[in-house]
Amino acid sequence: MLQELPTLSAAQYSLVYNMFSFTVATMAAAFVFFVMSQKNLAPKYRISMMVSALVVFIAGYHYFRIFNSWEAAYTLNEAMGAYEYSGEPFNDAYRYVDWLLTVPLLVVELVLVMDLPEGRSGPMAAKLGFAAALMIALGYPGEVSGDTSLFGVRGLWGFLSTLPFVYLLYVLFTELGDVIQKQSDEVAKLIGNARLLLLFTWGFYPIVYMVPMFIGGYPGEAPGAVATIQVGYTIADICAKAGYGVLIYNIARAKSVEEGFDVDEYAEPVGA
Ligand SMILES: *C/C=C(C)/C=C/C=C(C)/C=C/C1=C(C)CCCC1(C)C
Repeated sequence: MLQELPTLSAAQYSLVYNMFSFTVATMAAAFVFFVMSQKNLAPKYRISMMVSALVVFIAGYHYFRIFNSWEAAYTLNEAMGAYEYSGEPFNDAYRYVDWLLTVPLLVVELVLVMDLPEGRSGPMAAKLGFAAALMIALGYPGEVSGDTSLFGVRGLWGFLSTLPFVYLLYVLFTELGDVIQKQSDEVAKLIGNARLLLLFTWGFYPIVYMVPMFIGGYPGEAPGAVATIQVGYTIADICAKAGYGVLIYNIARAKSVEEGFDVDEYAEPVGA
């Protein structure tokens, strides 16, 4: 969405600015880690690291664009010591485009690393990926509506978006629960942790989405809501993409060891 923005205090503006900058760096670092760490894994688990690398690459690119858009959307009013809307719109659609691509990939990562019985991975990844994309697509009209009411446009699309979200969690905790039981204790614990991280970080997004329903109007007059939404989504993205990718790596590594792959073989320095 191309959205008009309220005047922010220097502290609010800088907080968002610094968070965007930090996120670009985090996503780039995570990308390098996921690419480099693949060689430590049995070949069949490398694909899940490849998907993790894609997710943080896509997110890093979008954060770079969001960061630039934020910078252009504000100018410093030195007399006021505050940042005013420059007239150049802040493009928040980058965020939803990013989610539309990365959220299905995040569920695919988990399905791949679980290594489901023959023939189950494809359909499972497809149905969860579809639900994830539907969730984001349904949230978008509410996010950009400019409406802030619980029983209005924002609330309605938010509710519709919650339906595929609940379905996704249901499948993760029921059908995929059975698959977890069949893994070794260590792997079951690691997968359980990744699933919990997913539950808590993903659960954070609808809460942030509801912020404008509780702190004043948006976009016009609520600087607090603007800064809170941007910082909230940013923290959630770092945990749900980079942090989650590291947990997926740990699962893949534990499974590689169990399956007899020498995970350190390639990690030795040349000539050692
Ligand atoms: C990397 C980005 C991630 C993991 C984004 C996840 C986003 C969600 C789980 C969003 C969910 C929403 C609802 C369940 C209802 C309100 C609208 C959304 C799109 C914020």
